[in-house]
Amino acid sequence: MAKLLSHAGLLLLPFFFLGCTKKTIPPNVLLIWVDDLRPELGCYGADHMQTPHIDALAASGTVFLNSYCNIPVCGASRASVLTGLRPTLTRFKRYYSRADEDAPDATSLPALFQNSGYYTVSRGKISHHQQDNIDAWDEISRLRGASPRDYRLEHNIALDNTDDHRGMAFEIGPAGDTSYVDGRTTMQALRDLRKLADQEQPFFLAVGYLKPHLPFNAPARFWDLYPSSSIALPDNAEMPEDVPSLALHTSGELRHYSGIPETGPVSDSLAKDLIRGYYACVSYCDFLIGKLLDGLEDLGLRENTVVVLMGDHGYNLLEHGLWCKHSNYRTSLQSPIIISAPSLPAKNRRNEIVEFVDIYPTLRELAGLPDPGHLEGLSLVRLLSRGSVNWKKEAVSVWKNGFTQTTNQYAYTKWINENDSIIASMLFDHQSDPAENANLIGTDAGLKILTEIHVSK
Ligand SMILES: [Ca+2]
Repeated sequence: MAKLLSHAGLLLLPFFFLGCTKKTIPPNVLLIWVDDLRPELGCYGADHMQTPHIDALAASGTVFLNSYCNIPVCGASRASVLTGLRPTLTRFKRYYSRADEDAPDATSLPALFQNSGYYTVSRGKISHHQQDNIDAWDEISRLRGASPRDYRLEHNIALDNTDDHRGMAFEIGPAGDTSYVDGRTTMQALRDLRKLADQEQPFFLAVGYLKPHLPFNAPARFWDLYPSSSIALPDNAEMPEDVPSLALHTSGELRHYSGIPETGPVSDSLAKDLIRGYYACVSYCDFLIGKLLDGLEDLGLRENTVVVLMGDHGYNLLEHGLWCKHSNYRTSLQSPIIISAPSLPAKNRRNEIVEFVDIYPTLRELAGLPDPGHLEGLSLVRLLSRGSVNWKKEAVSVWKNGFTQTTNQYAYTKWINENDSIIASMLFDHQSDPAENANLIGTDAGLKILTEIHVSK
């Protein structure tokens, strides 16, 4: 029936995106959520990356070139997106944050769709905890790997027993595109689509990819896309000396893995292997996402489905001497948002500052669902078409006690104590310093900028 609805919906496309709810066909939603994805993709201008399927999705819709997470850690970021509420000093703080514990009264995004007659399905990693708001999903599952971190090679499986004894930080895996969990999740989602195409209800299908989260495990053919000789370390691989110590960390997440030194920098050779592994995992995900989107197309569902692809936060690949996330640097905060819907313009690229908290109100509006009344973001629908839009001026992200305002030119972070007093800060001019290498706090230029962006000093 959903397939029939999609054909009928063609006649109604100009209307249902305007929020009409009566006598219109609600669009399906496919949310593709990629763990630890930074905007190093072909469609974001990274020509060295091989991401043809994500690039094709981007070309069919809108790419948000300046999209920022509201907190750079998995569980908290996902809880924020799924409730439409911002993280604070007391809510959505850590990787294990749960929406149903931190914001029990908020109608979650899948709950809104479910309450509105949608069939909701969660596959792979969506909420950090599978039990989080579990009743909002008509179906939910998360496949497991051969070991907790989904290794395929025997020596890694043997090494990877507990959180204290993990396998290597990367794996050049055996052939077989579906041997890793993400491959099997894709096959499950394709089975879901075939079933959903025949159901009466519109659907909200969320598919969460584990990669490119550590460990960087992918079949060898995706590693082959990035020869070792092509991998370069970032220009700013040294820890900076002009920022507060609060801006930096010891890359603790990486150090859990076998083969990583307990302290100090990794060797250049190992750093290149890690970067190569991250790229391989991005291309592996891209390949699987291509399979998923092909399935959507083949089933005739593409014409009536809103597709959203996003990360959950950014990632450091040795920029500022950091690995992984957990910082207020742009590298940890910036993460892709791509939205494609057949009734909306293709090849649309927006430079406005947008935030992950904007996703919930966007999908609510695209589906014409009622406003649950608690949403703190702004619907992106006006940006899904071309033309000038009067838009908000900043994204606000938080990590621990550090708050970052990102405008279309500047990024200002202040760290506060329990009395709400500023104890440290950093400021970057993205126009002259997009890589955030020169902290302007304490300079005349910095003072002028702080006045300009109306922040307390
Ligand atoms: Ca993550």
